[in-house]
Amino acid sequence: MSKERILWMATRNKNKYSEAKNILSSMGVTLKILEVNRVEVQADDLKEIASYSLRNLESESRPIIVEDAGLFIDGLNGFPGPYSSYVLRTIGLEGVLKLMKNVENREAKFKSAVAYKFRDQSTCFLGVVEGEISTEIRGSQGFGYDPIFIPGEGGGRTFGEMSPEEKNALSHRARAFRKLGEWLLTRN
Ligand code: ITT
Repeated sequence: MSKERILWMATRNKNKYSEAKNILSSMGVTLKILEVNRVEVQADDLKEIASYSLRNLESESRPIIVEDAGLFIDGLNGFPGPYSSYVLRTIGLEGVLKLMKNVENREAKFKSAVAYKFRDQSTCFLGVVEGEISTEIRGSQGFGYDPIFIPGEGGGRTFGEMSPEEKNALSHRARAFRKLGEWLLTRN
């Protein structure tokens, strides 16, 4: 009989947690929330941010993960990227659409970096989904930038217009967490 796998995720974002939990549970891994205050650094690279946050969490005797995500808009040279959370809090979706008004190239990517640590072992996985920024806010599902991001393989709908299952079939987060799940399954 295989042993139960439990991971602890340090996050304040319940939406991220719920998406990650569904992906991992389909792979036989149970995800729980770790209630801690994370130190978040500002850096250009999501993997660096996630790994740094993880290193600064007190080292416990259980496997823990931190995920850092961001929206990278090609026509804005990758902005807001690692500043995604600040930009959403300040100018919001309307503000981002305004910035895009005279920008022809609407291609964009969502990226997710998941950093894992257990005892002396640590690793990090990246998931990316390509798509474009919509011209208006569409849909009320999901969270954050979902109502303005149209994934390339989603039939023209925004993530905000998709069910959680549909988003999880395509998303950056699903790609990163599936890599983590597969890696965990290859280990005893
Ligand atoms: P943590 O506590 O885990 O850090 P957070 O909300 O700060 O949660 P991130 O730094 O990873 O999460 O996310 C940066 C921003 O990007 C934040 O405003 C999120 O709402 C947004 N975001 C992340 N993943 C998203 C997704 O799948 N769809 C839409 N927006 C997303």
